[in-house]
Amino acid sequence: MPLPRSLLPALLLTLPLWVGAQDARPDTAPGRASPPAAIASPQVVPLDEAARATLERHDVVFDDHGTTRRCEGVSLAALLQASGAMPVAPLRGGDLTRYVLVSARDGYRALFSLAELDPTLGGRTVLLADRCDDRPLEATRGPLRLVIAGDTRAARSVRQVERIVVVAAP
Ligand SMILES: Nc1nc2c(c(=O)[nH]1)N[C@H]1C(S)=C(S)[C@@H](COP(=O)(O)O)O[C@H]1N2
Ligand SMILES: [Mo]
Repeated sequence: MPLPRSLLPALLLTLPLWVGAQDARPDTAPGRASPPAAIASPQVVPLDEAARATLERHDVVFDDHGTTRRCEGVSLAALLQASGAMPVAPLRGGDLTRYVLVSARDGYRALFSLAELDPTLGGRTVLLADRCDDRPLEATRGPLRLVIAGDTRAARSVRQVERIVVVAAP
């Protein structure tokens, strides 16, 4: 049955409400990726040999107080993705409020937003390295350390990495 012509202007007036309702859909709506509520926090990321063995290895050259070093290891983003702590798809919604906290044996800590590791957002190359200059890391610096391509200072290049967790901001 056709709508009475007199109703048409009234229906058109409600159009912005419909569009607004679509925009306001929460991230947890069915079909949306990675509903934040479903993600455990903190999420511990395995760092052992088995967790790293299958990942592609990369090189990063960085300046260590005036000395150029070449370190090798796996990408932090790939490690997080392999453990399920970071979605493989471009991040959105609640994932933009999650961060990676890296702690060392000596208590040193640094964090990275998940977004800065996403190639479609920050695109930062952070490596979890186990070798530098063709040698395993010395016991005092390793066995694992971070190396961040593009950081002008090595302050976030946490040595003696002991624990990596992904945390949802409160
Ligand atoms: N565990 C740990 N990692 C750390 C630090 C630290 O004190 N403890 N210092 C940071 C700082 S400030 C710098 S400049 C670099 C120095 O790295 P290097 O000792 O390999 O040159 O390590 C970073 N990583
Ligand atoms: Mo430093």
